[in-house]
Amino acid sequence: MMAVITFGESMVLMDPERSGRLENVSRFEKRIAGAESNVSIALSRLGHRVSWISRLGKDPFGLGIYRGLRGEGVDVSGVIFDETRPTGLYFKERKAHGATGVYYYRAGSAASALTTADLNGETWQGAQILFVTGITPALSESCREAVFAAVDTARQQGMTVVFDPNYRGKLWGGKEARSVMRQIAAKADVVLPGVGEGVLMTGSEEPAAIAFALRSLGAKQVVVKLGPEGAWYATSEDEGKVQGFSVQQVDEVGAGDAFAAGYLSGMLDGLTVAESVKRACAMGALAVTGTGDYENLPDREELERFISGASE
Ligand code: KDG
Repeated sequence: MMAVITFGESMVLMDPERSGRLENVSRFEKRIAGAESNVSIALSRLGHRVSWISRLGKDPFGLGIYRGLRGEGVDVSGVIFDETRPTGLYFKERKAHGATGVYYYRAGSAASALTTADLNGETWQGAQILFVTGITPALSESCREAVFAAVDTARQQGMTVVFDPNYRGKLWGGKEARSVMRQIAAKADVVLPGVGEGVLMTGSEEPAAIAFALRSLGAKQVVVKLGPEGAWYATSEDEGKVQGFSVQQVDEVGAGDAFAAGYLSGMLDGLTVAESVKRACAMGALAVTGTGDYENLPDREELERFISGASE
C-alpha cells in the first residue's frame, strides 16, 4: 500500500561543472530533477512508500529518469512512456553563494501531455497523502485539469492533500499563477509556501499574515518556509516559529522539496506539527549542503543523527 501519491514532470538536468555565465561553461553533468520526484526520492530514503506518476519521453533521458527513480525505491508503475514527445531538459547556471539560474527546454515535453486519465485515481484507495505542486498546473491545460481532478479524487477518498506552490516565473505569469494557486490552496489540507510565494498568493509579507490568509481560504495547516531561518507554522490549534539549522550552502535547488518531504514524513510518522516542521527544516538544510536536487538527501539514520547533533 502506497503512503504518498504524487505526479509531475521530471527532467534531465544539465548541471554545470563550474560556476559562471552559462555561455562560457562547456562541461555539464547529467542529473535527474523534478520537484515531485525529488520529494518522492526523499520520502523513499526515509523509508516511506511513495508512488510517482508521470509521462516520460521514450528516449534515453526518459529511461534514465525511470531507472534512477526505481533504483531509489520509488514506485514508478504509473509512469507512461510517450512515443511522440521528448523528455524535458533544463540547464542550471551556478551563481555566487549557491544561488542558481535555470534555462528550460520543456515546452511540448512528454510530461506536459499528462492527463487526468493517466493518474488512475481509482487505484489510490488506502494511500494517505496526495502531494501536488504549482509547477504541474503551469505546464499545460491537461496538466492543470489533472491537478484539480487529483485533488478532488484525493479528498473524496479521505486523503490529506499537501500543496507546495513552487512558483516558477519562467513558466507562467504571476497573475495567472496567483489565481490558480489560490484555488488549489483553498482545497488543500496543508500548504507549504515560501515567503515570496506567500506574497504572490496573499499580498501579505509577514509569515503569520500569509498563514492566516491561506487558512482563511480553506487550508488547514500552513507552513511558511523562511530559508535558513526556519519556518512559521499555523493550524487551528497552534502557531509558532521553528528555528532552522545552520549549514554551509552549496546549492539551494531542491531545498523546498526536501523540506516538503520532511514535513510529509513527520505527518506519516504521527509527529506533532512543530516536530514535523523541525524534521522539514533539517531535510532542507541537508539538501543544500551538496550539489544536485536530491543527491545529498539523508536516510533516516543520517537524518536523526543530524537533528540530534545539531540540537546538542
Ligand atoms: O525544486 C527543484 C525543481 O525546481 C527542479 O528540480 C526543477 O522541477 C523543476 C522545475 O520544474 O523547475
